[in-house]
Amino acid sequence: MTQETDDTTVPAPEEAAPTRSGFVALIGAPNAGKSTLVNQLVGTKVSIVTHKVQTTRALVRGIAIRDRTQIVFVDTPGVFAPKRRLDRAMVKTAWGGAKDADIVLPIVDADRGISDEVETILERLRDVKLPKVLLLNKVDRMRRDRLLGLTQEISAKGDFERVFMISALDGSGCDDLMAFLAQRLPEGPWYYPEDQITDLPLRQLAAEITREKLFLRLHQELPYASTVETELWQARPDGSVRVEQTIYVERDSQKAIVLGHKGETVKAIGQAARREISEAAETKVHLFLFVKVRENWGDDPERYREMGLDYTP
Ligand SMILES: Nc1nc2c(ncn2[C@@H]2O[C@H](COP(=O)(O)OP(=O)(O)OP(=O)(O)O)[C@@H](O)[C@H]2O)c(=O)[nH]1
Ligand SMILES: [Mg+2]
Repeated sequence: MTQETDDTTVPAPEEAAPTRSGFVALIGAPNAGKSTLVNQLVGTKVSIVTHKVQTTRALVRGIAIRDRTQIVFVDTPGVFAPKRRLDRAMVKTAWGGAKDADIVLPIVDADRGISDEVETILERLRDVKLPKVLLLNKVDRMRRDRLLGLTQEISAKGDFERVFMISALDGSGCDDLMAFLAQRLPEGPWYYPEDQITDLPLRQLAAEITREKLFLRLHQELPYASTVETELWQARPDGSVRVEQTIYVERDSQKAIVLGHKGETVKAIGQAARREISEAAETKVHLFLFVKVRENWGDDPERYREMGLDYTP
């Protein structure tokens, strides 16, 4: 008897809470912590991170599930005043990503405060008629009193539904943000299979990993004068993969720096990249790096296609 009563209280599957889903795009100045946050919320590294500006060049989607909601985070390149064709494509892509989303998350490095770059972004955001949730990031570096002053000042600069103070690095405030987004996104079916964490193919993720190591090891203009492409991804009978990648630079002098004395620099880049690509691929990886001079790769439509950027003639 008791058993029967219990049964009637269990909802049939079709009566269970509906699923929700949607795209949540980050937008912010270079170095604000967008990629760090996407990785933190997804729980795995899907987007590369360095201390240098302009690390991310194209859209990277990282997928998280909270309760019955699938949240697709869209990492974007930082927004800055573009000079080169590549810069323009990056900034255009960033705004495109934001405008296609269900919710936009402007993210500000709270420790740096309201810079000119931030002012410009917040101004342009006023024309974006989507729900906006402001994120003040890097609060682990700040004193509470300074943060409260900044929050008041910046909240007045836009129509934000909510403001969250977070640290993408240590995760503080991130759980509240996830809970908010999970109930704020619209009802609807999930966009991706339950176990998918990014839409970036492995060979592209592998190219990004190598580019991260290059960014970390090279200085001045060199990171910005280079790009990485995976040319070959070949499974071998023993289950390992052979991966061949090309690092494009603009000049012979840059090639010499990437190679380093007796090839030491490219070797170190390769070792660091191989370790991480292996982890991502969950198998042993044999990585071969080639450095090529391609003077105008920054004006070559083929390179843009590989990066996932629009080429504007
Ligand atoms: N202390 C601290 N550092 C952070 C935090 N979030 C990001 N960082 C650091 O800020 C730097 C830039 O982080 P990224 O995630 O690459 O920033 P981004 O906004 O994606 O930068 P771009 O791709 O260049 O636009 C890295 O050195 C991060 O470790 C944070 O919450 N606290
Ligand atoms: Mg980034």
